[in-house]
Amino acid sequence: MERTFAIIKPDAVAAGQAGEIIAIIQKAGFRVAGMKMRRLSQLEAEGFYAVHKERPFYGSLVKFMTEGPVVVMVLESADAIKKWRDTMGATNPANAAEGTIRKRFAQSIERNCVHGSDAPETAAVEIPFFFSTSELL
Ligand code: FUP
Repeated sequence: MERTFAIIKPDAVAAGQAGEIIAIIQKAGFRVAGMKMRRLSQLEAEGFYAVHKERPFYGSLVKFMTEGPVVVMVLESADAIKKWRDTMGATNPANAAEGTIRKRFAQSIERNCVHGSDAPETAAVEIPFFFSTSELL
């Protein structure tokens, strides 16, 4: 079993799509090991996306990620990291495959409705960024 970190981003929460996205996650066979709704502070969003600090979209991305509540989750399954990336679809919804969450719900490369860890090392940083051990069930 592997764990990955997921976010339902402010665009999807505001649009009332969180429930549908959670249903897709559960139908895809993930076990939800942790879940909570949060509004990210400026510092949290900057820290979470620190790897993109030098990119031209960084400021806009941080603004978007703090504009409203998000749902943060830890998902568990065999091969969870790749499986969740496949379920989300490509970063840019214009390139996302049919049937993926981003194809269905995302508006743009920035407002792309969900996040998922891209590697085990990333998941190992992202999960404890938002969850203490006692919050993972
Ligand atoms: P992903 O792992 O699919 O979330 O994609 P990246 O790590 O490449 O990018 C992280 C986030 O930055 C994306 F979810 C959206 C945002 N982004 C932009 O806003 N513009 C870009 O050109 C690339 C990424």
